[in-house]
Amino acid sequence: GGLLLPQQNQHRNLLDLSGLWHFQLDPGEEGEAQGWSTALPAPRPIPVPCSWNDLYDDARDYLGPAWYAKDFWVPPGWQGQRVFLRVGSANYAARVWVGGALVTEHLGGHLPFVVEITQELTWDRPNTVAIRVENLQLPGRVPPGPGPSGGGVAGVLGGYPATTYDFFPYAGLHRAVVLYSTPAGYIDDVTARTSIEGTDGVVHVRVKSVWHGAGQGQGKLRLADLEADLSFQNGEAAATLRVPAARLWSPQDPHLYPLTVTLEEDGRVTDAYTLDIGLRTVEVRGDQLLLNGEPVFLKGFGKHEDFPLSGRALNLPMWIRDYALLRWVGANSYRTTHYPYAEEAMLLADRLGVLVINEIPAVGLNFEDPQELTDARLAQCLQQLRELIARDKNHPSTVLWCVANEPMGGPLLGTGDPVPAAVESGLAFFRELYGEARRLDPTRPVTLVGVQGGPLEWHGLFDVVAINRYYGWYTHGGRLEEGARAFARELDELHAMFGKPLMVTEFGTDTLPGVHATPPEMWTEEYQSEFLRGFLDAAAERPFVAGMQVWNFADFKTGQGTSRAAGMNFKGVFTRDRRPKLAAHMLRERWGGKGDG
Ligand code: E9O
Repeated sequence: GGLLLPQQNQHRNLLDLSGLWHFQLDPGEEGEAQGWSTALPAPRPIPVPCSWNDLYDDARDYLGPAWYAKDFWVPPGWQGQRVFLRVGSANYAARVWVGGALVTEHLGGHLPFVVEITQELTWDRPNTVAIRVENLQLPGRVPPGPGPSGGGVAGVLGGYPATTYDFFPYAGLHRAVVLYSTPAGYIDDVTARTSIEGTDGVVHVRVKSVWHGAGQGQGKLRLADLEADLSFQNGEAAATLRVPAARLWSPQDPHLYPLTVTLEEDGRVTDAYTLDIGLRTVEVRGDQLLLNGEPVFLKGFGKHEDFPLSGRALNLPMWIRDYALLRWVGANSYRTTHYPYAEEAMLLADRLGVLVINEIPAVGLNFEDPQELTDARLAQCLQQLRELIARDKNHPSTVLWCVANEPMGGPLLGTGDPVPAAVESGLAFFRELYGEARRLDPTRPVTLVGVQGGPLEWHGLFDVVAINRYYGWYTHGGRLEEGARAFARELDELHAMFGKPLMVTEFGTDTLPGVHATPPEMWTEEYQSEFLRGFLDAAAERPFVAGMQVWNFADFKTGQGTSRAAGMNFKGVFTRDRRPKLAAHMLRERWGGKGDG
């Protein structure tokens, strides 16, 4: 089925189960046999949404199974409708029971899943939902746990808890769990694709419905004063609307048009769904990235959903402040490093005109691992790509899909010989992911983000070449000018090699706030500011560079290890509590940041 964000209207209902739940760790893995799905024997309170790690001492580094439970009443007015349970994000593996019956299971920590529970419900007493979640770092998952190769750059460095990636493995129910209801015949999915013809905005809409009857039926599309009929065959219908003198969506004018889909029976409306769409196009032509036919430049950051106490969970105050600071600093974009972010963040990006590179959780891949592991990971990547595109395909803010961050195919440059079999295995893997992304969504370009010193062959499969580069930090430490020259040289080499638009999706240095030196030294605020300036200068002279995204927007929590002081990555331009470092002021001046409003 589809993954439309549930909404309340005159035909549908919505009940958010966010709030306090019962919680219990299950280190002995006894919960299933002991019937914890109906009641937890020794529960502690926990908020949903929230990661569990920052809340209780014994939960800090715990990634094994834990149980969430809550009792709920279904409002009597919902009787006669279909009732669904939707989990916004359970990181990583979840099993769900309603009234003691197992209703669904899901793998993957950052995308929603839905199950119909109409048959399981009772109406005369409370129902119980129980969700078992674990975030074990297993090699066949994505992101993978450490396999024989150790994983990505962070995996090779090591740390505790052991991960293949450089951020803390926060676990739990990270987004809302909601109940919603629909009529028996309902709108299951809507796909709106936009194009521009002259001054017209053209909106092509496909609708999938589930009918209780024969799979036929009628409906309508509405946008402003435009209307089109929908005629369903086997639950599918399509229609095109043409908006004259269209107001196109862009960062300068993020105009949204409400699009309403209805179903009808005997001339009576039986279901409706409304979403805000933006009329815009995005495409690659030669070495340029075009938005509405004009070259566009992405200024911004890699980010994390990361904040003290709430961990990786939806934190609306954080999002509102982060969008205000993006505006303050003059950025127009970010990448959802290294997993899909909350749907609220995508809705805000649509409304505020922020360009998003939308990434699946494929971080820490290493193609030196045995082929069985690669095959298992490909299946996971394909599933998460399908779910991500199903969830986010209608957001104008998403301008690029990204299928992986820093996959490795042998030792990094200068540390050993490349491994041709690993590069080959990666080529087959990424050819498949690229093909699937284009098949599911032919309207957006697709990229892969490469690590410094990693294989270059994989970039050739994609529409945009995206690279993470640290000349002056991980290499050329303490030598900013030499680093910037090496960076500029590689930009020209990559342009000559691929002739495609190029983006630098990470560049940055760890920076301790309040630590200063002149001339600049590593770890100081001056060093970060000058490092970023050198890279921005090199990019500014090269029109084929379509974006510069600093690593990272803010300091964020990592595992414990010798390369991360105090369990933090300090490459933020803002501190973890969102105070600006010197570099934030430098960027603001360069990017023309305005007020924070
Ligand atoms: C991924 C990101 O999640 N990229 C890493 C970031 C970091 O700060 C991490 O937080 O470490 C950068 C990896 C750079 C490796 C460069 C090695 C160069 C050797 C030639």
